Amino acid sequence: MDAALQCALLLVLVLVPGFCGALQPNHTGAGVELKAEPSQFGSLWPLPQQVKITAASFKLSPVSFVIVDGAGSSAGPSCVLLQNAYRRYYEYVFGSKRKTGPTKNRRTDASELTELQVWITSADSECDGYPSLKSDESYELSVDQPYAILKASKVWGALHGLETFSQLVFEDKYGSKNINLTNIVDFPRFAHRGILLDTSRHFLPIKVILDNIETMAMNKMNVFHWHIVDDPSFPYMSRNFPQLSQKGAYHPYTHVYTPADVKMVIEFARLRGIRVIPEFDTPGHTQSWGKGQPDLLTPCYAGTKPTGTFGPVNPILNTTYDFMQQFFKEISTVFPDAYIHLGGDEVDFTCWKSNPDIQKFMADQGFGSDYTKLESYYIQKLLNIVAATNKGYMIWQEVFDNGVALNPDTLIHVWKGSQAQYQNEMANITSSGYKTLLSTPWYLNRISYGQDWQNIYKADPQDFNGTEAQKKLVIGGEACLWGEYVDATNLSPRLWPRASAAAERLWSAADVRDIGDAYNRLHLHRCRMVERGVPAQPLFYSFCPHEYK
Ligand code: CP6
Repeated sequence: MDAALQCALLLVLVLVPGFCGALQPNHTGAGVELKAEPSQFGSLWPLPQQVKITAASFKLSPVSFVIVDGAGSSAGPSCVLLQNAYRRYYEYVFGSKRKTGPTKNRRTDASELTELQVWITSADSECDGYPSLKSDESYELSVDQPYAILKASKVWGALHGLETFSQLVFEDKYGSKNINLTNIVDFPRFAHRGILLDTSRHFLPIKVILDNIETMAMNKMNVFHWHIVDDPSFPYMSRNFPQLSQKGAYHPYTHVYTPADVKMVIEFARLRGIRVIPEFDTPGHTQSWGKGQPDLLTPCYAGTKPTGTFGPVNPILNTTYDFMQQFFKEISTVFPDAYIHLGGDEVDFTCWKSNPDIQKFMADQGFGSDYTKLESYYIQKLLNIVAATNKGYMIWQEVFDNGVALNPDTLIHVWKGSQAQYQNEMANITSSGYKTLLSTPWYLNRISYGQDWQNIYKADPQDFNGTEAQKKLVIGGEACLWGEYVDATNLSPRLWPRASAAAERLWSAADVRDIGDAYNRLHLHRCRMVERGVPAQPLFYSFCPHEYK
């Protein structure tokens, strides 16, 4: 009998979820041979910090089971964030329609679990606030009789605890829902666990963005880095400068994000404990800005004549800084997060070099022929403008490499180089006392044949030569999905479950590194995402428990 048939029979007869998907002959050349056992941790992903799952189990009935506020919780029925989350997770546990039936005088099984109580223990639940880099995301979950209890200091931890609770529920061979007696203490290893989406190379409909935020919550990720504009298009509709999207978007009203769209994204994310950090990348990557904002970009020259093409933002005009000041003042009110990403990557000096006015400015300033000095001059002025709006900033690593003076709370985003190079970069940044986050190993726009999730999983942002104090300056990382080859048709499967591998590295304890156990849990986590309607690609050949329903 062949292995797949044996496996299918086994599943039908005794139902060992996770077993079959975990059969792992090594045919890919990539990755290692993996164990063929279900994980002791079921389908939990990312793995919580402390987990005790016992053999005792309870039944969950869609008719009687409720998620309710604990009697002493500081967040009550008026906390819309929690009430929405209760409904969402009820639906993820039981399917989308609330089952009706007699709730009173119903014979309840002795081993039935009828209630999950959610207790917010701190006086300020933060229900109506925004999550931040400093948010307390911890929670404790006890699944036991007579009811399960989820305790969290703030709503942010409660959201993660609800996700964990939903991941503990499994279906038995009769199709009923069960949960084991379980104790979990959990908190994230890193505070910044992000996904970058690029809406300039291809316009992403709002629905795609919201769906992705929903999937981020399933993976306990908490930052949506919105690389909203870039060279090819400018879909952000500005109140103060409407011509930017009128001229710079792919289409002036179908391919734009209106103020109402942006609000919707921010609120949808907030309700899931997710921050929205916009990136307005300058002075490079700004071709689309030039269409609606004449004189913003540098005119390029061939000899003494302008060519009619443009380069990076023109750093030598006062009008540039007047514009930036007004523009970022608007951005600072539209986006509530304490940080704005200011880009600063990949500035091409060719056009600056060709322009006689810039050449003169360079000479006047004594910059010689070092164009990184001109780049730093621009960025320095921009950082001062943004700092005056009371926002913190993130920047790509080049800005640090060029020696620009930065606020001490600047977040430096590492994206370049080989493993040795990015480790060296993280060591340099942290020895200068700056906070940093890592993306280099998590460029998920790059694809290759085989189980590349394993390399994503193995990378660790604290894996560099440095002191304990340096390691503490690492705030986390982001998985990036640049948009050159990605639009609404292929975004989700390219990102998930590969971004899930980064999500576990950023959430779980540093010593959670067993690739075989990870495979077994991630396979089932991916099946769960598919069941929840997320087109997530498979890890390898396999099938999901739900295919046999
Ligand atoms: N756009 C911007 C990009 C990239 C960066 N910045 C990028 C570079 C290399 C790869 C993918 C994307 N498309 N603005 C680098 C931060 Cl492989």
